[in-house]
Amino acid sequence: PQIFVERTLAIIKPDAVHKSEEIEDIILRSGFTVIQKRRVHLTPEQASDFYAEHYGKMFFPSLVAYMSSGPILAMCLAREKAIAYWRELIGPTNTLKAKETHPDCLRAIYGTDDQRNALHGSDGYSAAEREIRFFFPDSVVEPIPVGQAARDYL
Ligand code: DGI
Repeated sequence: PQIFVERTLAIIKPDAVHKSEEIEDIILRSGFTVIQKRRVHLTPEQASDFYAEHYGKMFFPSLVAYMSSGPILAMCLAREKAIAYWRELIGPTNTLKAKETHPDCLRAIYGTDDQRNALHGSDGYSAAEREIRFFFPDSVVEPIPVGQAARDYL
């Protein structure tokens, strides 16, 4: 039977981009394949589009300002159960709470405050599809069969 791996969208946000080599090492050691990678500096408009679901919330303007404040590194990651596993690895949304309850998670280690939490991970399958398309519009839609070199799919 054909086994499929899952993809997710990870972002190293502006406050952690200077640690991206270190974070990429952890990503690889955690069994992910980096299928695509792109360094971008989002405009406020692009950041608003990406976080459109939060439009109207109190923190929306500062979230957009943060996400457009400097370059970010967007990565499409593949692994078995990539979506859930990457969320687990980055930890809770609020860095300050993460430092108390999940001190080993990436947001606890690399995050700055309750908003600047260093990393993003898609929170479900449809979010992952939308977010991968947002940064990598030409990427293949089908899941990648296990054992096949990721580069064959680029
Ligand atoms: O999927 P997450 O990034 O864990 O969380 P989310 O989709 O609910 O929120 C997106 C980002 O918005 C999050 O990474 C940080 C910011 N944010 C979320 N909730 C709050 C917040 N920022 C502030 N200041 N206050 C919040 O309650």
